[in-house]
Amino acid sequence: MTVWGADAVEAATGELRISPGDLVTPLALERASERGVLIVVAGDSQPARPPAAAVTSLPPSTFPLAPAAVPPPPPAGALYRRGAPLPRTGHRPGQASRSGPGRGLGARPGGRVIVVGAGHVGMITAARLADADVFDELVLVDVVDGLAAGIALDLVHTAGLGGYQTVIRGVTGLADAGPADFVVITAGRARQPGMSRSDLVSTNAAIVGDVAAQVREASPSAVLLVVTNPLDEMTQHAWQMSGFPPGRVLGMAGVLDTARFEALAALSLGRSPAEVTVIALGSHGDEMVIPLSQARVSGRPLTELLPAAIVAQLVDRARDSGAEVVGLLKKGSAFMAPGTSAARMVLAMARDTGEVMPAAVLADGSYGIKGVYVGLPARLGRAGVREIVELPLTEQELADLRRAARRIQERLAAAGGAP
Ligand code: LAC
Repeated sequence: MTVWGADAVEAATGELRISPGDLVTPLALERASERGVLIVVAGDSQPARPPAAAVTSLPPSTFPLAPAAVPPPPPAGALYRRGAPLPRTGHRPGQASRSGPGRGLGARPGGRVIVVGAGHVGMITAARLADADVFDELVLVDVVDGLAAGIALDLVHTAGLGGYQTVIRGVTGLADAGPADFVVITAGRARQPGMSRSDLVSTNAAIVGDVAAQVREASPSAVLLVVTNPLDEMTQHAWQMSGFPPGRVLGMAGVLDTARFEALAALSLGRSPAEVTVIALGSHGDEMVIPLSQARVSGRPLTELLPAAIVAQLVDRARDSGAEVVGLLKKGSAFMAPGTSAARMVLAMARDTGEVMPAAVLADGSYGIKGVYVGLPARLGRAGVREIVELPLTEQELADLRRAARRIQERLAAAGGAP
């Protein structure tokens, strides 16, 4: 099953052929109607537009494991309603040397990725990105003298073991890193036992704001992925401080929260996490929303397989997983799953897979939310957020999502707009 987005419609001439059971996003339908593109379901004798009710649900196969079928690239000049820039063309620093042609999971897009913050999360993000061997260069940045360089050298030593060619460097400032295609911000203080993510707001806002302003100068074309907590507020702050279009600034939280729920549900079910499909939305914290209407286990509704009380416990435990790890570690917070999740998002974008992932994005009116960063399903591509995908949530799930957005807005306002 494939989800067809606006870019597929942009690239279509006359008609777009889809298979029975495929889904077409609302934005794609809108563009099809504007461009006069007929959406033809294979096997139908009459070309038809898919019924509106069938277009919004997210098929289990699009998140988080299987990449959606890679649609053709949009032609130059294609319209992007969400403000995402067009895919870049032409040579960029470090991009052409070993980059293979083509796109998708087999391609090696090359280019440079920067990870700011060489703490635990930055280190794991960097290690996963190195292992994937898709970038020409990976630069770790940390103000602590020797930290980024030391971890970079340690990673270089694993190149033969991991079989990757990515050049890895560690520096103390963004100015020494060179312009990048992707910048991941992990810098900031981590939670200690007893702290909520919001307790970090003023300390981390200063760090994230400074880094985002530097990225604006040093990497003006980059996509910025924020990992620092409190995630939703820090992503909005980074967007404001970077001056980038919103499609090029997003935050990592939903991929992590989803992975946690899926892992915990799989343990309860005695199944593989790969069989569980969920999408965690809302805030990265108390207002996390896990829409159970979307939860499937090998295609079957999760709620049919586990008693409601167990499902409720799983939701609570997934929401509190960060604190559970902090409590066990006693010093610092989780880094394996957060770093892996951040790398997963960067790789989806670098490979231009068009996968739909939960991400902190600037709400554009979808779900009745606008003007605030909150966790929503987003289709990711080389230029960042291609579009926000609307799922058919229940009234209660929608209400919970809107409440999450309101709470983030309130916290931003309490912190002075830009925290
Ligand atoms: C967590 C932190 C990284 O959820 O927010 O573990």
